[in-house]
Amino acid sequence: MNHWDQFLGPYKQAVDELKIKLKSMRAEFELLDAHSPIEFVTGRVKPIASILDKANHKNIRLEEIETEMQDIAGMRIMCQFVDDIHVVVDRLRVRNDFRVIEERDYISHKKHSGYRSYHVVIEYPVQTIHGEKKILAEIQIRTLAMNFWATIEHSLNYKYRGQFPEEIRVRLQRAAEAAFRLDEEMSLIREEITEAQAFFTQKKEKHKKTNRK
Ligand code: 0O2
Ligand code: 0O2
Repeated sequence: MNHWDQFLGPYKQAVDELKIKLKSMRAEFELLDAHSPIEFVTGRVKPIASILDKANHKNIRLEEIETEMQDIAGMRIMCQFVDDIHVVVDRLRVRNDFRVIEERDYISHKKHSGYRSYHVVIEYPVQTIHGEKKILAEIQIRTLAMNFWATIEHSLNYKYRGQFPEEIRVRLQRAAEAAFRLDEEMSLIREEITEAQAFFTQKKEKHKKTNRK
């Protein structure tokens, strides 16, 4: 087994376990109420090439990546509304299966690029055949609008390696403002949306029950 497989093993396990745990949170919310603050969850282990690139870019020595690179295991929780993000973060803070060690609020303080998201860094204990190994993982919590913008900007960033032509830079700024306004507008009609969704869910449940008879 090569060194990278060995090193990344616990991160892969953490992502798999966290996916189950965070998706279960969603299922629990759905049982409680028609509106779940969690829309969907994704997770990934950072590819080796990206780990090396980031280490190089941020001057992190390979011996230090375990402590200095917090997003080798990365989770994303997508929400419909900005207020849902705070509900999710509150739930993460009180869990006993990991410890929140840092929070970065890029919603109240958006990044210069226009990026908005709430980042929570956790210390997660992985059980291995050699005993417990604590690893760091980053959970990004964002709305669907924030995710749309970040996904597009990320791919453009990849293409231009951060050096955007002026026109694209301005358009991305405008798109970030539009995503912000979209979140605001959706929050203002939140009651209407959640009522409609509750109605739709009830109707679906009734339909399922009738079909089971
Ligand atoms: P469901 O029931 O479809 O929600 P794996 O392939 O095993 O590593 P996973 O979870 O399948 O793991 O893949 P990943 O890439 O971590 O997460 C993708 C999940 O996010 C999938 O859900 C997608 O359906 C969901 N997803 C992606 N984009 C959207 C979106 O725009 N809206 C919604 N609602 N969901 C999205 P699952 O896990 O297949 O389960
Ligand atoms: P990936 O896997 O390609 O997404 P730094 O990397 O220096 O910006 P740091 O201290 O590692 O910052 O942590 P930070 O800023 O809390 O989180 C970095 C991650 O947040 C990035 O991971 C992105 O996923 C996301 N992010 C931060 N700023 C931006 C931005 O301006 N645009 C987009 N699209 N995403 C951003 P990576 O390393 O890019 O990895």
